[in-house]
Amino acid sequence: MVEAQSRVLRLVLLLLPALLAPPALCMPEGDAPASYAGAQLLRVNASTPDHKDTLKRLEESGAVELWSGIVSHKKTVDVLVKPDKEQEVKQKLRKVRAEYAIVINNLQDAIQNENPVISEEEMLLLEGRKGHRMTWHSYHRISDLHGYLDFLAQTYPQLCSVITIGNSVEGRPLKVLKISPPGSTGQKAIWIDGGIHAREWISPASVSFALKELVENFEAHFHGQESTLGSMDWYFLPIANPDGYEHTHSRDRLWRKNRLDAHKGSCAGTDLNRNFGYRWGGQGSSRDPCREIYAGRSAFSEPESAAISNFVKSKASIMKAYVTFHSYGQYILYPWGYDRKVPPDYRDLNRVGQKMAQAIRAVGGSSYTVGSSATTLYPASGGSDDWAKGSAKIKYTYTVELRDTGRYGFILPAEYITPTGKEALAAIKVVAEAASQEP
Ligand code: 0X9
Ligand code: ZN
Repeated sequence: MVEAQSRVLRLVLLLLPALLAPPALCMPEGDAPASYAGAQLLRVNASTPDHKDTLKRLEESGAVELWSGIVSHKKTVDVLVKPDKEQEVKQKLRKVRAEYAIVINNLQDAIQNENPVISEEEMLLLEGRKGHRMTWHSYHRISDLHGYLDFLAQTYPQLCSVITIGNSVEGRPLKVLKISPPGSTGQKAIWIDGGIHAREWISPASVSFALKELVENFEAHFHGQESTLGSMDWYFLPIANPDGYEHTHSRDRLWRKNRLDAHKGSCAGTDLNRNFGYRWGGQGSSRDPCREIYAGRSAFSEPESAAISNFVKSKASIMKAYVTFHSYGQYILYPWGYDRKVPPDYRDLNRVGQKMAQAIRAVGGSSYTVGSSATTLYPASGGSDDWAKGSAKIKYTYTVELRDTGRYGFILPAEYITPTGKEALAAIKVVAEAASQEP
């Protein structure tokens, strides 16, 4: 009874500020956030070299953005066109007879419908009930996600802890959750990150879903027969690019890079997945700060990529797997990304990759394509995966491109978080099992 009363009292106290506070200002300060009103997502046929050249030129001139890139084996490309370029782009496509379909007619509407807003009252109720604000039915801000990691560390101190491995350009912490099961020898570990690219919201959501499951349902996941998952340590960095992530929530939903030189006004940001120091600056990266694939001033010029590499390097001798989550396209990719070559042990990587794809299909029904990055997608240098394999010498290194295959692309509605998170977890468990059996 006393317990119930005090719970009610706590709830009232929690709700009080929200009830008394003046209505929150909805608009951020400064210029208006980027609008995608009238912007279209086109699926363009790119089966001939002519089609591909036209798309490349349109991208280089800034008339379109190629959401999917020009993927080697695919006959179509997902192309974002803003209304002021629509006529020019469609005319050029017609000229080379590249057919197209409109997949999203008004991107701003899609953005509006992507993420159900949870009211502050609901959030406070949730916090009162669970001790944190995180859910997996909507995409959350960093404070909720980081707050959840702290909650886990406080609630399960025997099992996990939070380590800040560095800070972003704008000073936000790079928070890692370490899970150290009671049976861990500390001699092996696995690294999992998400959110290197800011707009790929399904990645931090799925990585946090996976770590939530592993911690809060520990027995179910770690105590299966003959499972060796509990014999090693797990490191999760769900938001590797916190400034970019925050920017996609407050200013521009489609921001990809970090926020280097954000104060300068134009052409901010380095693509963190071109900034890692293995074959840095090669194919598929750019020296032009205005491009989405800008590699940065030098390898590891960015604090985010430098922090990841320093931390992972410090554990390189025990790190057996490195899995980095992106979206979209449903691919399981292994090195190399810098060129159409494969490492000597690619058969092992392919075998485990296929097992990951099978596990994903079994748990959620999605099909994922398995292969090396450069041959399956496109060559791109300076990726975190190539660095993990090439410099840190981590055996099971993968980039996983989560859902979907282009119906919504980056603007994947929040109702897909749980099914995608389950698939991510299934894939992680397969790699982890392989990692834990490595000498
Ligand atoms: O281009 C990328 O960085 C990744 N695709 S995304 O659409 N999420 O941007 C793929 C990276 C694959 N790995 C390397 N090329 N090293
Ligand atoms: Zn990405």
